[in-house]
Amino acid sequence: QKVSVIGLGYIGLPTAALIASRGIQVHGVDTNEHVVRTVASGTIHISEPDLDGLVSKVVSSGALTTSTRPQPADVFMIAVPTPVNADNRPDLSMVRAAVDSITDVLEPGNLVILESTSPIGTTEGVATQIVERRPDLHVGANGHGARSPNGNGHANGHGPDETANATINVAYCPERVLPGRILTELINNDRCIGGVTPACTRRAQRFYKSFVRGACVPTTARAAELVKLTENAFRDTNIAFANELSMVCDRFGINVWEVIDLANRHPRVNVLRPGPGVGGHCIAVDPWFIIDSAPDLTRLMRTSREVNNNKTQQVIERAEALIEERPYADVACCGLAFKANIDDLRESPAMEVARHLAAKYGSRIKVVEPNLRRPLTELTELGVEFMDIDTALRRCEIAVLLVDHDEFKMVPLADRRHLDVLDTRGVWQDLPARA
Ligand code: SAJ
Repeated sequence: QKVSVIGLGYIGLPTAALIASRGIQVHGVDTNEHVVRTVASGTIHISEPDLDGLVSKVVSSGALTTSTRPQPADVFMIAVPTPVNADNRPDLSMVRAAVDSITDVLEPGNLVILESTSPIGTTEGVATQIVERRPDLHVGANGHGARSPNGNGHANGHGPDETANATINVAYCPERVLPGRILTELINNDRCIGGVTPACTRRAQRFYKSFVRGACVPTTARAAELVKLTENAFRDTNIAFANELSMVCDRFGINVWEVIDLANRHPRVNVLRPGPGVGGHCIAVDPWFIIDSAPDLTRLMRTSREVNNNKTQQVIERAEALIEERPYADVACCGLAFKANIDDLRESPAMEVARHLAAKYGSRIKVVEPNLRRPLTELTELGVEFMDIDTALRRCEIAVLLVDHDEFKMVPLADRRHLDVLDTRGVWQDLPARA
């Protein structure tokens, strides 16, 4: 069989390469010509451990090919971005465009899978969009009253027997991989797979079982969509709790890391870690997909989003207060990435803090980001200097620790005793050792 992956980003490219490495012919499609050319030359445009070697191997063996336009295939996997717009409303335009781009090449018997994080009902919308543009196709019913996307049991009003040879299957299967561990998690994580009909679910389940070692658990498309959103909204809410607690601790001069450490010794308590806010393109975005669908029922999720965003503002204010106290001191901003040990700056609260401090204090700000290959012009234009952690801590009197990179964890107390520190990640706490 031949698989086509639409969208060669953080999820689509590793997925395409992994499937190709299993001896299946894969065609990757991206609207960005630079991405298509980069992958076609056997290299990659994103940073992810072990992905470069895998892509180079499958491209040179001919198992992975790329282009900007879809070609006929047996299975189409859509992995395009689903951002929120300025009003925090889901923007599904890239899913719609991807579906439009494949409808002309779809053939009876094809399986279309949506992997992008999506609001409830999106996959049914994909099925409807396909049959509207291709009235010759209908979406796999199981002949036992399965609902088609238009709700009449058979997408075109035909019975399954008359049109069986024009059937396609449509399903949702969210990705749940953690950046930095994508290839391992793609193989080992359990997957939930929801077709728009049970027949679609079964077909998609068979496909995933061919390359996933984790369990492939069947459900409905709507449930699968909400499962993905639930996972990230759950994490966002739990981080909001930790961030709120950190602000309470600040007010009372109590060490939040010590409080969490002690509270987590309770067998049923597991408080997450406070930070400078929540970044990345998932946790800070996905809760809005639920909130947008049911605004009257989602006060907790909305408040969690607000708490996590306010935390970044609070960090900026605390950093400013520290800097204003010592008008001649230089400031080391440690970390820009949205989380530890990666180079990804998307929606990074650390970046937001650094940007703000750079705009206000210019050349007093020194930035350390060990995972970036070169300094960011956006910050150097404001007078900021990039340097390694040892130099920065030697040259500065103030340190604002924004990311818990391993490089920072290793700095001994002796090298930072002279500093005024704002440690947003609890890395330099030197709490008394407890048995
Ligand atoms: N963070 C905290 N405190 C914590 C944990 C995280 O402040 O205790 C912050 C991080 O610093 C970062 C943000 O939250 O700024 C998100 O980081 P993350 O490691 O929680 O998650 P992501 O965005 O890298 O990946 C998440 C994962 N989802 C869950 O763990 C439920 C991943 O499995 C998903 O596949 C991914 O979102 C996605 O693509 O949706």
